Amino acid sequence: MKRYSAFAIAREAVRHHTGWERAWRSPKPKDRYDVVIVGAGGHGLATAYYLGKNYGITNVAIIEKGWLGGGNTGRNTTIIRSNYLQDDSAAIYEKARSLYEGLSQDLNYNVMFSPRGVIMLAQTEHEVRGYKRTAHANAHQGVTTEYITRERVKELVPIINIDGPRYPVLGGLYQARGGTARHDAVAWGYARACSGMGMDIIQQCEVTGVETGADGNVSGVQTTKGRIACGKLGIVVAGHSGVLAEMAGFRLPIESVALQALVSEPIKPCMDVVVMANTVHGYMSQSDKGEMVIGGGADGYNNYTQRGSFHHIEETVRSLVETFPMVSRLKMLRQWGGIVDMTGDRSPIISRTPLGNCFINCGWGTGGFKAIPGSGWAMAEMMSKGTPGPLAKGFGLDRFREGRFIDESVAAGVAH
Ligand code: FAD
Ligand code: PYC
Repeated sequence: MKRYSAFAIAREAVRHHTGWERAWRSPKPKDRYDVVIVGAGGHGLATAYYLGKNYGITNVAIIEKGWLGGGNTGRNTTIIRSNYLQDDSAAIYEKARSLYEGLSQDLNYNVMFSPRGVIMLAQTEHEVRGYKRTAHANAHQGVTTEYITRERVKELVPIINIDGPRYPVLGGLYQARGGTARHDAVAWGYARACSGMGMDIIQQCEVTGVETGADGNVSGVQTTKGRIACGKLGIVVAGHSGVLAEMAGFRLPIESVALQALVSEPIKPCMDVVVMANTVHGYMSQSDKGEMVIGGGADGYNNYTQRGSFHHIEETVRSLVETFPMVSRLKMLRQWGGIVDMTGDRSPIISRTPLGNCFINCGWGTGGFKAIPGSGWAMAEMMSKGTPGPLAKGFGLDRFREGRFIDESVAAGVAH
């Protein structure tokens, strides 16, 4: 990857920025790759990156029907935390969070990781018990979280009203090294690094069919840019996982639902922590530009609409205003939606499939941005070795047959 001197930066300033190298190439697809990844969201790109970095596999294509990062990766509200209850989850989310700590240096690309702290408010006795339990579990798992009092919540978030009549704040689960990162930059950083290793990112190219050979293994994919043969296939398409699985001839225990978010006009800095109010289905953080980034629950019905709707603004703002009275005076700037892929136990699927050389990564639901580096790491290990490693092992499709669920409904809380 090219590095630029101070002289080059000055030169580009006078020649109107016409000489910069593209961050990633836009190649024509080759006839065959060792590995094809479907989906250039964060998880697909991170999978490709760690295939190259950790296992030296670089004859890889990442195929994207739109533009890279244009799915949920570029639509999410960027909360990063690893305060999950079960051991399998704590391990993969903490791996991801710790990779985020050094990701800008690793990719040589500023992903603007901001470990500003995340608080999940306890607003019912049930949540108090739940979060105390999570803090104890996290201590055993090597994840640093703490249960804090309502007074400490108020100290950390002065704009909060802890004495609401319906849902007073009783305390909170605090992860001081949780936070946010710039979502586009995560996709762009991984994409640039993949392209730099010689991988092909093929955008505006939809996978329309999955071909299997006489041995039952995948032999290639049909796309809107022609047939592409592959040695191994990775399906990493979030809300469209069911569609791809159907093309490949197997079924998934996944439901696709729209999840919406909104941002306000930029205002002066007023909150330097991420706050999630899971009982009322609302959460808020302040972006570096000053916008209040706000979200709530997923749509109450399955759908494939990538858009916002008025009822969501109304419901989310109504639920937040008791705890954050300042919300009533904010002007909203824009809203949007993404299609998330929900499993019944609110845990992801990182798994082999009924086809020998076909692997799937999905089911991150409303919470997969935080997992991108760890998920890519684990998926790359499974694809290179053909079998899941320690991080992915618990998340196989077999758990749905065996009834071995990884219940994360509390940790996934706010948007589910
Ligand atoms: P995507 O980024 O959706 O990538 C999948 C890609 O596959 C897409 O680009 C799509 O175009 C492509 N694709 C689909 N079908 C095909 C095909 N046939 N051929 C080729 N390409 C195809 N998570 C958090 O951790 N913290 C948050 O604060 C958070 N907030 C969220 C807020 C909202 C509003 C939404 C919608 C999600 C939020 N999430 C959050 C969840 C998070 O965004 C997702 O879990 C994560 O981005 C999933 O990444 P991905 O790479 O699997 O999927
Ligand atoms: O997973 O932390 C999360 C989250 C918050 C909002 C949507 N997802």
